Amino acid sequence: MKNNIENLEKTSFDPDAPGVANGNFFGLPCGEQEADTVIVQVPWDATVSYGKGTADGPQAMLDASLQVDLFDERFPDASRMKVWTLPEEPGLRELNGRARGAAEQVIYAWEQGRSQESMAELCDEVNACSSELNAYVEHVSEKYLSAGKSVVLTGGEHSVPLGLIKALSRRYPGMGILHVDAHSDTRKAYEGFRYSHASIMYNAMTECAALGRITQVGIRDFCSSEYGLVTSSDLFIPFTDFRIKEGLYDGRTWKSICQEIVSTLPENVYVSFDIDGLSPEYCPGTGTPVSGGLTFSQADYLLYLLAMSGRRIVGADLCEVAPGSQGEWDANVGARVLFKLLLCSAYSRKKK
Ligand SMILES: [Mn+2]
Repeated sequence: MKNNIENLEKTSFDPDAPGVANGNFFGLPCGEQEADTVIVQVPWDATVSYGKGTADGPQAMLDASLQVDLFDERFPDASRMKVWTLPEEPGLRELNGRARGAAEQVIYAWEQGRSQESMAELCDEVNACSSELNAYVEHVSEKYLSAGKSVVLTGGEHSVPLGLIKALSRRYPGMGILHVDAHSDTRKAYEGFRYSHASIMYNAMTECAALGRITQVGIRDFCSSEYGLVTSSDLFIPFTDFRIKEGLYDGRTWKSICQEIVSTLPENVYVSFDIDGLSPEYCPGTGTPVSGGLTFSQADYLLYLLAMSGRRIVGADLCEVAPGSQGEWDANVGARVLFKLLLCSAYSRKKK
């Protein structure tokens, strides 16, 4: 889809009117040059093991974003956000299709109990496609970061932000990650896929320049080796869903828990937001929904306190949104999470 924002008559923009489908998230009247934030769409679901459809997440959120009111009582400048949306890279869907075809054969073979050796060639094909995707994301991220812009990714499965995290970790040594997710995503490869959706934080830990911290929030579906890793490594601080809820049931306030979460993070923070960190009522179509989780308002408040804390949100991704059978609900929630994420990010950088 062509982004035709440059042709818009910017003087006619009315933030209170329904959004105009101009190829830009929220119909914002902002072009590439003047943007301070670029949204990069990554339609990718190659290694998804359970429910497909996250490749259609970016476009579905873009469509749904037009009905989000460009007003936020905390950030009066919301409608003046300088956010531009890079049109989807044409080759990505073809690359995703190639990877997905090989991945499906591997997953089928796993289910049939075949040996890992027999699948080695197919795994290599998937890993090669993933490496190509990672290189694209890193390249496009570098391009806009070098131009002084901030980059936010919309996925796609949760494997997609590695290139952006790499680029940012070089720029901001000791950067922290606020990781909102039902899953720990710390598996060393999954089903033979090195760049699996279930491995993004493991890969961030092993492939990026030294990170200062990975603080995980809402985690409630993980294996024992992941639990062992995140509870024994100084890099990780897990706020599991159980521990969060235990605090709330004990009478702690959500504010005090958010303050504790934020206090674990360094000055520069990347936000990696898997929509399944929220309770599945908000994202029934997502690839691997898990009961429990945060409410939308809790997540919004956490991002708000992060922005107010004086820390700087240097980049972000929103992944695993999939338009499900519930109409546009998943994309509607995703677009609203993205809106809050962009507002909090912009505010956190403006103060510096
Ligand atoms: Mn997840």
